[in-house]
Amino acid sequence: MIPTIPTPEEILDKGFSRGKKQADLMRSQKIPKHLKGKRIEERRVVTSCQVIKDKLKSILDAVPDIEELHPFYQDYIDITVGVDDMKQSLGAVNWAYGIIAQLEKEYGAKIRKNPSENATAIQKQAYGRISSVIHKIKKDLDFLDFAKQNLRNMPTIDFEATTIVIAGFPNVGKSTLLKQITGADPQVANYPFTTKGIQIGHTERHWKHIQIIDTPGLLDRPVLEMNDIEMNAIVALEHLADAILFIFDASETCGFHLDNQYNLLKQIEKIFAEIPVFYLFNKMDLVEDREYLNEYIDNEENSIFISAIEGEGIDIINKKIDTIKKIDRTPQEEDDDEYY
Ligand SMILES: Nc1nc2c(ncn2[C@@H]2O[C@H](COP(=O)(O)OP(=O)(O)OP(=O)(O)O)[C@@H](O)[C@H]2O)c(=O)[nH]1
Ligand SMILES: [Mg+2]
Repeated sequence: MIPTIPTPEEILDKGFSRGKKQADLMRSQKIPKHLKGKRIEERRVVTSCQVIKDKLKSILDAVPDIEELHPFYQDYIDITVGVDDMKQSLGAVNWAYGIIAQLEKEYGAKIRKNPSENATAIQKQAYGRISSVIHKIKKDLDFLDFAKQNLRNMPTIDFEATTIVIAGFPNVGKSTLLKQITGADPQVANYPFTTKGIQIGHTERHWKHIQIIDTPGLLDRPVLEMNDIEMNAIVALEHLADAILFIFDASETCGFHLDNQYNLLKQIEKIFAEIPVFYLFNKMDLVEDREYLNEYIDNEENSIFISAIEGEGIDIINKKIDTIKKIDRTPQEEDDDEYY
């Protein structure tokens, strides 16, 4: 999404060395003596400016217009590197492009108008100004390079697909379930505040494309302890989820008491108030007496007993998946004002 970002030195080296090459080529040409010096230096300055402009333009062309992106990606970029900083840096590159274009014209003309004896001095002046402009955007180029590193492994989201988010405490069997439903090779992508990244798997149900996202370490902290940015990372998922599969470890072998798991579930239900949540009681192969699970079941219909590892209950989950409706998130006309 972001191309390789050169340093100011790399941009200037490239520009100046191509300028020198072109100037050297002119030297061997037959040009009246009184014009030769000017021609050489004009070529040098114009070539350098063009090469530098090309470099800057290739950066601007390769980075997509942030406002055109899906809200999920806008949020993702904002959480990861900051949308405002990104826009500012691109603005600075654009500014530099404009100034270099101006210098190209200005100094080309100046060299042509003056006698050849002055050409070298004017060219030096031009180079001084060009390098000062390019050095001025150093911190912006640095930022874009930082953004490139951090946005390198963004999740690839299919926004047309029905999307299911798997949530629950660590070690409850989220990844095992993802594999059971979607097969062996989920995409592993970076996600802010997750150490392991998120995993995305795909499956087809009656020709309907289903995308399932496993979110390790993102939703397993008390919401009250989260800072704003961390919350936003979760809210970004809200742009995507059409349903949530909340996984309990019914055996508690993950090390978390069911009461704690239930508290997390309640927090998640609060954040994603509009999104249906299915309760999956996992590791039932280790559970002898189901009786004590009753107090964690709020809705029989949406509660499923499974063993992800043995594939028990997966068919029931799939049937539930068939009932999930894609939530329409196309932006509505904002005419709310009229009602208040
Ligand atoms: N007995 C039993 N073990 C299971 C079951 N499902 C998962 N496990 C085991 O539980 C452990 C954790 O499973 P994972 O699928 O990695 O759990 P996770 O929720 O993805 O864990 P994190 O990614 O660390 O949050 C592994 O050792 C699994 O083999 C199950 O149904 N029964
Ligand atoms: Mg996992």
